[in-house]
Amino acid sequence: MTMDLFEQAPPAPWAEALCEGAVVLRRFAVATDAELLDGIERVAKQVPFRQMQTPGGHTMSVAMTCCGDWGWVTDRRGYRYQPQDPVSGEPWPAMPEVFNALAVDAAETAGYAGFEPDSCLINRYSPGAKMGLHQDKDEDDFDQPIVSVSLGVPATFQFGGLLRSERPQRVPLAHGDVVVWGGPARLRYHGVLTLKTSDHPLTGIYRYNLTFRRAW
Ligand code: MD6
Ligand code: FE
Repeated sequence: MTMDLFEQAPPAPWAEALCEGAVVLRRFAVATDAELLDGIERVAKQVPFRQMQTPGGHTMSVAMTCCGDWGWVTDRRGYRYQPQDPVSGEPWPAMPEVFNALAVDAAETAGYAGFEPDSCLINRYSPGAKMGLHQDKDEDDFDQPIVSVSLGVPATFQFGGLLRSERPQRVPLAHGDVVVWGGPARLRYHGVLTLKTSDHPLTGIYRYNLTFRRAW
């Protein structure tokens, strides 16, 4: 890497354990942030971000698109993974190689060697958007972890227990932070608090989140 005089080197990533099975790899994705954002743009050109309907008939505040073999969708019929975009009927865009490489590298760093993601859900939060407490349980195999990448505007992640009633911890997530989540933590409740209005040099008003999973 070459750097201009006085330019800051990106910080070396560091790890913070959340609980057994879950860790935040701080700034892990900063080194590839421009390539990741370029990948998001290319995916969204094929399948634009959209606010889907929950099974209960509410419109989600977070806008989503997907890439890889399986996309996560929700509508009045429920939550599920499907191999085609329900709007176009076409297969989802291929997962950019920079996405796959980052996810595999992060999983291995967190102690989950051999992660083979076949799905990447891309979430876009604008100011006021949030995600309520939920479990990720639409996947076939809970032995594989989830790798979750935050880009752009910072957010507060809620990290709860295996029961909804357990009061969640609040975990600040900054640009480039990667949460890896598996083993005994795989089914913990989690969510994202309402995004505050802010501005990031690479993403403007938005926060993007990539979540990689093995859906099948
Ligand atoms: C988000 N993330 O950070 C939403 N799920 O925007 C998730 O729902 C999530 O970050 C499972 C594991 C890690 C996550
Ligand atoms: Fe989730």
